[in-house]
Order: sequence, then structure tokens, then C-alpha cells
Amino acid sequence: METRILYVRLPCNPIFPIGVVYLADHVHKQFPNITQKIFDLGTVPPLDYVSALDACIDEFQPTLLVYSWRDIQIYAPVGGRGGNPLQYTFEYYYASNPLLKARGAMGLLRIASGYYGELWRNSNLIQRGVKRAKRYNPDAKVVVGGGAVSVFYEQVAKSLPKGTIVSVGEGETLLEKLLRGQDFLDERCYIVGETKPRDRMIHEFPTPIEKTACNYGYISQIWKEFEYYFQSQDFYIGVQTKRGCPHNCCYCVYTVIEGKQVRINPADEVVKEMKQLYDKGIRNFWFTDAQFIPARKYMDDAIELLQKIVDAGMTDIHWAAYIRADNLTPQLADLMVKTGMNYFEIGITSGSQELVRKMRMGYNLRTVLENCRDLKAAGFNDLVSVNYSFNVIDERPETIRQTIAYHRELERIFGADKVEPAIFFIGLQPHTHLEEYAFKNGILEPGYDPMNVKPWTVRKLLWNPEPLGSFFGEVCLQAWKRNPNDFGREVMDILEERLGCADLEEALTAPIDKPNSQLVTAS
Ligand code: B12
Ligand code: SF4
Repeated sequence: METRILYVRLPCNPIFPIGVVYLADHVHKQFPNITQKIFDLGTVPPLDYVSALDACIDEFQPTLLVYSWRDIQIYAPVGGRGGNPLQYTFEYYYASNPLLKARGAMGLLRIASGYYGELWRNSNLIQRGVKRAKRYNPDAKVVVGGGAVSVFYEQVAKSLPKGTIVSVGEGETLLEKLLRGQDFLDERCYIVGETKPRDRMIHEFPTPIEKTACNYGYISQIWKEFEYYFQSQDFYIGVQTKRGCPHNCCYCVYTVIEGKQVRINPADEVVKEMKQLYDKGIRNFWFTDAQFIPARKYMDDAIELLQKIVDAGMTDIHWAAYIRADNLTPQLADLMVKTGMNYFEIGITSGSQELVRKMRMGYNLRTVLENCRDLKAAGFNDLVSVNYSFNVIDERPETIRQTIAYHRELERIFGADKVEPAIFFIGLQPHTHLEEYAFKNGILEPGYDPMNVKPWTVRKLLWNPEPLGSFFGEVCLQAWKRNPNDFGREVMDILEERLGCADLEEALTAPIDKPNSQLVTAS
């Protein structure tokens, strides 16, 4: 029987579906004769999801369904789909005014029903698709993967049909083995109702592949809605330049999804891929790497890539990426500005070197400041978003004062109007060190369900433990009241009014660990 693969990207905010594009490209390079089609529900209006999927399956009659599920938006604390979940959560947990508390409860209820609704809808789209495909090909198979499945692979099985192959992390090799009829169960996957995920499966290393430039000529033949993403100038089209992150940040799951081993995609191939998009009019790119410059030893790769972008004549582009800002040199800063980096997120989490170390983030705040000065000197004049997550571990009034001092220094470097503090609270994710810490400290029981959003679970998973939890709750509520449109800056101002500001030098110096109390010693 002829193999016909249908890639279904499940509904998602309009983010370019780079995952399925890469999978289809890889399969085509290995099996040029297999017929493939990409169907992106991100471009379909919600009321038409079911009918559009049915019509697509009726027409294409796939023998293999590849469902890609990007996000299950559980603890998105910033501007979520149904309002601001962080605000509702904090109103519900911390407001003393009963009206505010009630508003928080209503908001949370709306968000929870939206969340469960999306889970149900996506499972239904999978079940329905398989059933329909079997009408035409009784042996049709289904594989499910993508970011959301990678994080919650242990939980999703209960809503998927028996026989579904659930995949963790990158799926190229799994699909290849499946299509060759080889045993694929040594890949990071399991089959619903037949095999169980191996213990700590997500920590297994992905099978490395040699990444070559995506063939967009081919992709545009198998994907009708491709042009959709070119219509708005706001889209940042994804391009991956490497896979893997060697770090250990306590709350982060990227390093396990992608693995710790960094695998660089050859610069010439990345540029070749970008050039095809550039020639179609694309000017905004998002380097979708977990980290664009994961460590000092990868700075030369970043330099090579950026230089090749310039050499290829792509001098009027913009790009963005996750950047820790600790691995920069003046030369690299120069190239970043010259090649159009126009959005810059410094995910430092805290301005206290002591806490940065305790969270296992492995960088030096003093170096970050020096590099920011280099970026400014190189002409960087766009907005800088600085991510702070308070109260992760061992936060105290003095560490808050240090974070204020650090933030004020960033304002001195870039200009106060250019530095935007993005205040997050960590959403605890499975398979992280923070989860392990929560088990060891009796905050969570092993076997808890991370996809459960009951109020008592959310209180533990949206990480803001006492004794400072109520204090931060109260500060955030005050900030929303005083200036809802500039929440981050308002939080920083209120914290400074209440606690003051440390000496910068104090923020940059970490004292020697006290045993037992920190995450650093918890494993
Ligand atoms: C870059 C990135 C972003 C960028 C995207 C920029 C852009 N224009 O593309 C930005 C910053 C905008 C972003 C935003 C968000 N993101 Co994000 N993001 C990532 C990140 C780091 C990489 C994703 C990526 O594109 N990778 C490269 C491509 C090639 O890989 P991929 O799509 O995952 O596909 C591969 C595999 O998943 C697999 N695969 C995919 N589908 C399938 C299907 C099958 C059957 C198989 C076998 C395999 C398979 O194979 C593919 C090729 O190897 C991941 C974390 C990570 N390291 O994976 C989080 C991640 C995807 N994001 C996540 C989330 C939650 C979000 C937000 C909702 C956060 C928020 N609070 O607002 C937003 C909103 C996104 C939206 N839909 O609106 C979560 C999703 C899981 C979850 N918790 O629900 C992730 C996993 C991070 C995390 N652990 O929390 N994100
Ligand atoms: S937070 Fe960034 S640097 Fe840290 S492990 Fe995750 S991807 Fe790597």
C-alpha cells in the first residue's frame, strides 16, 4: 500500500509550525517517493476545526497521521488567552477584598474551563482523525508529538486512542524507523495501551541527526496555507540553528527535551534555509534554539552564522532568540546589532548572584552587565525585556534589594524606558530540578498530576512559596491597582519603596553556601 503521511498541527496561536515543517522535510529527504501533506489547524477558524479536518482526511486518505501538539498553556502567567491568569490567580489567593477575590475566582474558572476545553478538543481531533482515516485505510497509524506532548507525555495517554505512538522530543529518527518498518521503541516513545514509557525516558539522549537546509520549495508544494504566515509583517518565522542546552537551570525542561548535548546545524545550511525565506519576502526570523549561544565555546559558531548572514546580503532582517547574555564579546555584540537583532530577552531570573547560583543557572551577573554595556556601545537601541522570577528559592528581603540594584544598573545602561522588567512566577514543570526539590521538601507528592488545574494544585505549581508568597501576592495586587499598564516597572518601584535598594557590588557577589537549605545541595 502506498504510504501517505498527513501532518496535522493541532490548533495553536499563529506561530509558524516549524516542527512539522522540519519533520516533513526530513522524511522527504529520506523517502522522496512518499506522498505528504501538511494541514495546519493554526490557520483554521475554531468553528471549522472538525469539518476542515474531516474534509482534509476524506480528500487525502492518509495511511499515517502525524499530530503535532505545541502547547498546553498551563501556567502562562503573562497575558494568556482568557485574560491575565497570574492576576486572577493572585487575586484569588491573596486579595483581602472579597470582591477582588471573587473576580479572581471567576477569572480562574474561565481559564480552567478554557484549558480543559482545549485538552478535550485536541484529544477529540486526534480520535476523530484516526477513526476517519481508518475508513479508507483500516491499518492507518497515528503518532503524536510536539512541545506539549514532550512535557506531558506521561499524562496525555489517558485521552488518546489505543495504539497511538506518543513521542518525546525531536521526531525525525522515530518517523524514519517507523517508515522503514524497523523497531522504533528504542526511540523516546511508547504505544498507548501496549507499552509504558520507560522510567525517566525524557532524560534519554535524542538520536543525533545531521540537519540540512529545509527545502521550502518542497514544503510549499505540500502545504497549501504556507503563504498565510507571510501576510503579516509581525510574524517571526522559526529557524533552528542548533539543538540542546548544556545547562541545568532548576526550573527548565528544555535541557531535557532537547538534551544536554549541543548539536550545531551547519551555518551554510542555516543561511541557505533563511535565504529561501528571505527571497519570499520574509524579514523577521526567530532562532528557535533553547539558547542561541549556550556556552562560550559556541560563540564562534554564532559569529560564523551571523557573518554568513551578512555575506549572503540579508542586511535588512530582524531576528530574535533566547539569549542568556553571558557569552558575548564586543565582536559578537557588534554582529548581533549589525544583523538586526531587535528583540532581546535577558532571562536572568534574579539580580542576586547568590540566587542565580542556587538556581543552578551557571552564569555570572557581572559578565552579563559588561556584555550589556558592549551591546549598548555596539548601537543596540531597542527594547530589552528582562525576565525576573521572584521567590524561586531562598529569596529574602536582601536578595530582593539586590535584584532592584541590578535592575537599576541595567536601566542606567540601556535607558529606563528601554528596559522592561517582565515579572514571572515559575510554573513548576515535570522532570525539572525544582520538581525534585518540591518532592524532597514535601511540597508535592510523587505521582501528582501536573496537568491538573484545581485551585489547590495550582497553588503549588505556580511557584510562590511562603513565607514570602503572600508578600509578593500583595505587592503584585498593588501594582495592578496602581498601574496595570506598566505592571513590571510598578512592581519594581513598590519593592524598592518597601525594601530599599542594595549596593550593586553586594548583588554581584555570592557568599559561600550554607548547607541544606538550598536547591544546590538538594540533589
Ligand atoms: C522558541 C520557543 C518559543 C518562541 C517561538 C518563536 C517562533 N516564532 O517560533 C516564543 C518565545 C514566541 C514562544 C512562545 C511560547 N511558548 Co514556546 N518554546 C520555544 C522552544 C524553546 C522551542 C520550540 C521550537 O520551535 N523548537 C524547534 C522546532 C523544530 O521543534 P519543535 O516544534 O518542538 O518540533 C520538534 C519536536 O517537538 C518533534 N515534533 C513536533 N511535532 C511532532 C509530532 C510527532 C508525531 C513527532 C513524532 C514529533 C514531533 O519533532 C520536531 C522536529 O525535531 C520550546 C522549548 C523547547 N526547547 O522545545 C518552547 C515551548 C514549545 N513553548 C512553550 C510555551 C508554553 C509557549 C507559550 C505558550 C508561553 C507563554 N506563556 O506565552 C508561548 C506562546 C506560543 C503560542 N502558541 O502562542 C512550551 C510548550 C509546552 C507547554 N508547557 O505547554 C515549550 C515546550 C516550553 C516549555 N517547556 O514550557 N516559544
Ligand atoms: S533556562 Fe535556558 S540556559 Fe537554562 S537550562 Fe533552560 S534553556 Fe538552558
